[in-house]
Amino acid sequence: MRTQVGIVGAGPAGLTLGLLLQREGIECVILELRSRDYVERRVRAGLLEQNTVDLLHQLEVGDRLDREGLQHDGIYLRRQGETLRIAIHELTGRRVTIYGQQEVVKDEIDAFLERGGELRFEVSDVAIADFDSGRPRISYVSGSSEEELECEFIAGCDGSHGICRQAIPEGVLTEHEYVYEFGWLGILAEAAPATDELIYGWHERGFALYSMRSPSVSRLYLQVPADEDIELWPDERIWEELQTRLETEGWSVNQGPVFEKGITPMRSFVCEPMQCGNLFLAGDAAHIVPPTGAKGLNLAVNDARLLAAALVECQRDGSRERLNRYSQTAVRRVWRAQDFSNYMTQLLHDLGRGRFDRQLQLSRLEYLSRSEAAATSLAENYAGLPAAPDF
Ligand code: FAS
Ligand code: PHB
Repeated sequence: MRTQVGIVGAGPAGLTLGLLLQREGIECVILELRSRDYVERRVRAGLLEQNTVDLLHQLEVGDRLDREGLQHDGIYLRRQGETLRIAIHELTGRRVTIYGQQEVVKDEIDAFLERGGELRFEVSDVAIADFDSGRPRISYVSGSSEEELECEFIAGCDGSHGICRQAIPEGVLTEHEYVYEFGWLGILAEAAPATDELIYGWHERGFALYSMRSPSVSRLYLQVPADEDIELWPDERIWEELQTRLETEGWSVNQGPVFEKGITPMRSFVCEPMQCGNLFLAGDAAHIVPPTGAKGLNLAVNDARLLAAALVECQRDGSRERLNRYSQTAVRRVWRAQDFSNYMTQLLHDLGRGRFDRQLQLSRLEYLSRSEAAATSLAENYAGLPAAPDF
């Protein structure tokens, strides 16, 4: 089988790229390891930047997002019983939207298939070859038959454990990594959120985050040691710890049945360049950010936007100029997100560095409460700097 662009992975990066190429009449095929049901149920990110919402509207996949997404104009930072609001919309004119990643994936899969897109689920033994020559190929097994997809370009959108980045020859990539000594224990609960906007909590005992998915579903997180055993965290203990870390006078966390529980490790990773010959990496295949800045999903979508524009230019006027610059363009926002995610993580978590460090964090939070310039800097990074052809 032949196509112009072979896309490995049907997560936000692969699906957004597929929809963008489809809109421009560029043939593509998406190959996905898992079942449709699995990818549409996988609980991950929950917060969309303004750029991501705008792009989903441009792709005409934003109707349900408009109906069910929760638009937020700010976030709260809480410490020692005091709550500071970062007025994101007032300070930047931009806002964020709460809408589960699995909902974005559902909407994008529906649209891609309805518009005639080729998306193969439950493929296996995916391998890529000759991407640094004239005939890139993707081999895979679908059902019981061995298939080969010849393409002009391959998009590696297969996440942090995928095969595409691994296929790049030794010596080509420079990898940057920073591993935190803690992770996040996350729960989803049938409980109306006890807040109208997200609360990021600094506490002596560690970080906590009060997020949500809908007016009746709360999404909450606790900082825990990186190798924590989740069996040590029965629901009662989780609720008690959340109440302690997010405490403020006259307020309490709304409890309810927990229906999802898991621990996510915290690390930062970037590989450069995000391309090799006619293989282009997008999303978690190329970079990982700690979730404190809510950037992972949004970076994946931004990579797809930039890669699609470069592929369209190449298709339209045969120029590889943008394609050759894809990595150096995409990585600008990757590092901006890495820096902001690291800033938010260092600001709010117990880094195990003692009292002096904790005092510095409290001073930064105090500064944010007194300086519009400091609050605006946090706000514009959180909402996402405006999309541009080179950023
Ligand atoms: P994805 O991992 O979403 O998608 C890659 C796809 O490729 C998957 O469907 C996978 O099945 C498929 N695949 C893998 N190998 C393949 C192969 N060999 N062949 C074919 N297909 C293959 N981000 C936030 O902003 N906020 C959060 O709170 C947050 N929480 C997270 C929690 C967890 C447990 C994880 C793992 C990530 C979290 N993230 C969060 C980050 C997450 O949202 C990612 O940034 C986002 O999924 C990136 O999208 P993709 O790059 O498309 O990768
Ligand atoms: C979420 O709702 O899952 C979420 C929100 C903000 C973050 C991380 C996760 O920074």
